[in-house]
Amino acid sequence: MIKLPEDKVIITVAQTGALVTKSMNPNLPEQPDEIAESAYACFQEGAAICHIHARDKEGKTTGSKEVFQEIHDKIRSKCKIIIQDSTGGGPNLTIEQRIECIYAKPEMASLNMGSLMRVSGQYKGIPFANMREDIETYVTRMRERGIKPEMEVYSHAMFREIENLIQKGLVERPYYINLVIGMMYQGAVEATPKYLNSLIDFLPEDTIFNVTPVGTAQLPLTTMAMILGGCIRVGMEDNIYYRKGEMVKSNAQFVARAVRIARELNKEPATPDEARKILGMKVS
Ligand code: KMH
Ligand code: ZN
Repeated sequence: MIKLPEDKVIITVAQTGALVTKSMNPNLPEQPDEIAESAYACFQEGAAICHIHARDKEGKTTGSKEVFQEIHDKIRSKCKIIIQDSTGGGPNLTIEQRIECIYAKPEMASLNMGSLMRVSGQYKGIPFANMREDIETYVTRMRERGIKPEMEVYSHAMFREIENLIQKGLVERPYYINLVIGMMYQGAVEATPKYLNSLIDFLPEDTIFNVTPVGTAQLPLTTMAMILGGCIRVGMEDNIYYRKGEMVKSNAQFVARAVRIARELNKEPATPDEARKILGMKVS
């Protein structure tokens, strides 16, 4: 049984996402320089992993390998934070465009474990499609390049897809599973303690789990996740408010608060190298 050491927490920061815009929160890092500066500030506060979405010059989500490469190079010139690229991309990208980022050689990449439906806003009716064959193609390409998959689960039904990858030997232990709760998509579960507990019940053996609560649940349910022995993700991809009525000033502000809470719970944030060891990744 592989477990997160009791006195550690791995903090991921999801700084940009695909759907948030500067008009919603002007502090959103969008361009490579902004993303790299923000990643460095988050690393200094205690983040071990940064989850990356790229934008084009107009601020629109892009899968461009070149833009991801520029972001990686800029981050790597500043610090050794683990780079986790998003293969979820955004609603404007095809399946092929979403996986392009891995050719820019991140150490880790997200792998979404099933399909959901967007049911509101501009992208209403556009599915977030992740069919089994696409999941298998994505994970195979990641394996060929030594990229650790971060398996994102939004509902209990998605554990069937995780079991499929385990059965086929397409993922290595320890499995790294991110429980994303509270997405406003059809097919996703609410961010409540009851749902979080019940998702944890379905985790396979030898799993390190992470919790990504969306919206106002970010603070209470990341705290709960730490108490339950999980890792956490914070950041503007999932929440743009620091507290009710107050926009967050930076992603680092979220990381700093998470670290303060972790310390109250007698946990230290894992450094990137400690996180690499815990997750069975190469330490450079
Ligand atoms: N923003 C959510 C859809 C991904 O980038 O692969 C969760 C997510 C997906 O992080
Ligand atoms: Zn994402």
